[in-house]
Formats: sequence, structure tokens, C-alpha cells
Amino acid sequence: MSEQNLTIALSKGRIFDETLPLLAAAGIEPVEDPEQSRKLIIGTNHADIRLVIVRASDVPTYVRYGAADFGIAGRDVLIENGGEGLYQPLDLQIAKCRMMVAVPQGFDYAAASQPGCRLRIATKYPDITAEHFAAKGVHVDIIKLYGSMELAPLVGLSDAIVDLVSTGNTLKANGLEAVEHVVDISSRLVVNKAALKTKHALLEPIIQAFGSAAKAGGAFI
Ligand code: PRT
Ligand code: MG
Repeated sequence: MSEQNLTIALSKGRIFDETLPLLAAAGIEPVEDPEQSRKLIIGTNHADIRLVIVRASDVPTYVRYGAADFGIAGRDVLIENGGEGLYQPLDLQIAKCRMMVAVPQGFDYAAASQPGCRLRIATKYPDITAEHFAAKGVHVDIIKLYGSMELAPLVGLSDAIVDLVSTGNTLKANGLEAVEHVVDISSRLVVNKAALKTKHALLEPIIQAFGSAAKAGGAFI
């Protein structure tokens, strides 16, 4: 009998929802729904496995420091805020979307993004944005925002935004259009490196179950 416990860091919303079938495949069922309960620590049908509910961008931090043994984080978060020090064995192919450049409909992006041009971009992802435009030879003034990026070009804060797009409905509702692809995004399993060794017997079957359940293209990486 093992006396070890496992703590899993997840964010509410789309990642939690899309992780439920993966947890089920590993025989893990949360006893409460974080959308209904205000609790941040949620038990499961296993006395030794619990979930902690954190902001999406905080998942890597909890796992890196070992406050959670593993978690699930978007590739956007891992690229921008750093996935260093984390073992990333699986692309789960959940919470998929695309990071795109978007502008007000009718804005001549082709002309405005010639090499040597200067653009003002609002985004939650300054590092990814800087790298994208540096590769194109376009100068950018980056304005860091924490949400509602779609508003920025509508009120003259920026020429364009770099944001995540899934259905495209949010852009459309705000008179914006996607004009350039930056990177494809999906969510990954991130595992604390020490836990991988010390809790290997507990973790390995879960990682395997997630890998098989993420059949829609889930890939060991
Ligand atoms: O919301 P909060 O500020 O707490 O944090 P968060 O936005 O980082 O978390 P959350 O739960 O909203 O997203 C978690 C992860 O889901 C992200 O890190 C992405 O990897 C992934 N994901 C997948 C998305 C989307 N699709 C997505 N569409 N994250 C955000 N969006 C937003 C987008 O920013 C835009 O505002 O949804 C809007 C666009 O959606 P459509 O369908 O209208 O195109
Ligand atoms: Mg959000």
C-alpha cells in the first residue's frame, strides 16, 4: 500500500471540461464540479488523489514548485510564461485553437505589415508576438493586456491584436478579422520532474491512460 498522494492542477472552464473524459479513462472522478462549488481543492473518488483549481496561467507554477504533481496547460501559457523545468510528455489535443493576428475589418494589413513598417499590437502574449514580428522584419510596439484584447483596436489603443481564436465568433462580434496565423495551440500534460521519479508508480498508469484516451491525435512528445 502506497501512502503517497497525488495533486492535479487544472483550470476551470474549457480545460476542466475537456480533461474530465481523460480523468475518467484513468478511473478518476471529481466529487464536485468547480463551476458549482467555490472550493479550490476538489476531492476525487480516490482518497489519495485531489484536484486544485487555479488560473490557467498559474498551472505551470504550481507544478514547477511541486505544489501539484501534474497539471494541464495550454501551449500558449507554456510558450509565453515558460514550460522550463517541467516534463511535458503528452500533447492532449484538447482546448485547441489558433493564435492569430487580427485587425478591424477593412484594415489593409498586407500594406501595414511590410518589412520596415511599424505596428501597434495589443496582446496577452508579448514574447510570442515579438518573436513573430521580428521574423517578418516588422517593427512592433507591444501593449500588454490581460484580457478583452478585441477592444483595443476599436478604441484606438492598437492597430491589431494577437489573440487566441477558436470559432471566430468573438472577432466577428467586434468587427475584427483574423489576418495571419501565429501558432496552433492545444493543451499539454505537464509533470513535476521530481514527482515523476518519486511517484512514478502512481503517475505512470495515469499518463498512459491519458495518452490512450487522447485518441483524437493525442501524441507522446
Ligand atoms: O480566463 P482567464 O483569464 O482566467 O484565463 P485564460 O483565458 O488563460 O483561461 P481559459 O480557461 O479561458 O483558457 C485556458 C486555455 O484554453 C488557454 O490557455 C488556451 O490554451 C485554451 N483555449 C482554447 C482558449 C481558447 N480556445 C479561446 N478561444 N483560450 C481562450 N480563448 C478565448 C480567446 O482569447 C478569445 O477571447 O476565447 C475567445 C475567442 O473564442 P472564439 O470561439 O469566439 O473564437
Ligand atoms: Mg479566458
